[in-house]
Amino acid sequence: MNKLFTVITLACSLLLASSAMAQDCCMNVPAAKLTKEAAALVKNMTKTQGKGCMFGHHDDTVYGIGWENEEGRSDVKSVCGDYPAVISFDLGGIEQGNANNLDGVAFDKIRDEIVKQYNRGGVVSLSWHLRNITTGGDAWDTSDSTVVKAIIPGGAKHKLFMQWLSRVSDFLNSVKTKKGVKVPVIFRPWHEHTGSWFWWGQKLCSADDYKTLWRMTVKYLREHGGNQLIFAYSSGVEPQNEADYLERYPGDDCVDLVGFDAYEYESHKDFVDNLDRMLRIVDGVGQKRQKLVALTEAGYEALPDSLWWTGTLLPALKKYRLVYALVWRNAREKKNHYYAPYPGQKSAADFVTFYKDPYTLFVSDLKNMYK
Ligand code: BMA
Repeated sequence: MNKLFTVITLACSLLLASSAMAQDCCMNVPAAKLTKEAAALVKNMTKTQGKGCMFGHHDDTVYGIGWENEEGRSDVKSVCGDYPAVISFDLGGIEQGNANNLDGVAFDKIRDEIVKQYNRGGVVSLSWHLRNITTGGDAWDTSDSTVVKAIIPGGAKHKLFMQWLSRVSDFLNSVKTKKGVKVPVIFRPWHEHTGSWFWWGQKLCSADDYKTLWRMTVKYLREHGGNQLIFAYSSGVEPQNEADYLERYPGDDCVDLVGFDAYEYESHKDFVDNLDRMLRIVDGVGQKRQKLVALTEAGYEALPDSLWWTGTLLPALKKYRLVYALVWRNAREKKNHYYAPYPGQKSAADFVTFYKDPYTLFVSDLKNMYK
């Protein structure tokens, strides 16, 4: 009896030790088996984090203020002479097989630009403002609160949704270099879910259904060759503490990077407070769970504060360990909807100071992120 007890105790402690080990050996490595290039990217971003922060800009090379589709052009480069270290694009519309995304950028163009950013040694992130499968509306159509329920397993639209997802998968797998290397991307689905302006938002689905949606997405993409994908979980600024932030977290096995989106509106104080609280939260979560941390979307529309870059953004970034901070797009079709400076813009000089600060990283600062 005693002997049996000892054997059982021994077996149990071995089991416990091995699961602790399994956890330990997952530290600082991605949640799943990645391609050589994607694994190198995660490793190198982990090394960079805390030493410098990569600057990012959405749709940087496809259009800007007063231009569109001009080879090699970028408002950021026109101001400081260098491309952003991170460029993001949006896949909204790919689910329906459209040729252009929701902002009128051709997916063929996006594919080319992702490869170009990879070839210049930079990093790419993708968001997905997909349409509402039950109402036929857009991502902001919150008139129906049963959409998430309808697309997860068991739901009436599940089968159709998996077809939508297969188009995302096909596109991601089609982004390859001339040598056939699948370009690693930071994929950031189901973002800003702590707010309720997208049909997958806080008040539009239960926490369990949201997690199921995430896990289903990751599983499908991984099972269909998506091992070049680094998954980013990013909230809005609603969370007040780590528990709020993690309420809908789908699990360490399907998230590689934790982040949030934050914008400055009328109140400077609110923005700074949100930034500070959220950075503290995600930095804490990132350290505990050994995940990369980023400010996945940020900005101050039309940049009315000429010293925003070094007066507001930079001090916040320097206080925490962030791998990147990305500002939103410079729309060519909407007046005053821009978040990066262009030549002559009021914050352009300050942006150059921000660029020159050794802490901010642009594409020419990156060395071998994929090796
Ligand atoms: C929003 C705005 C919209 C755009 C959407 C998706 O923040 O920029 O004009 O359609 O992002 O890119």
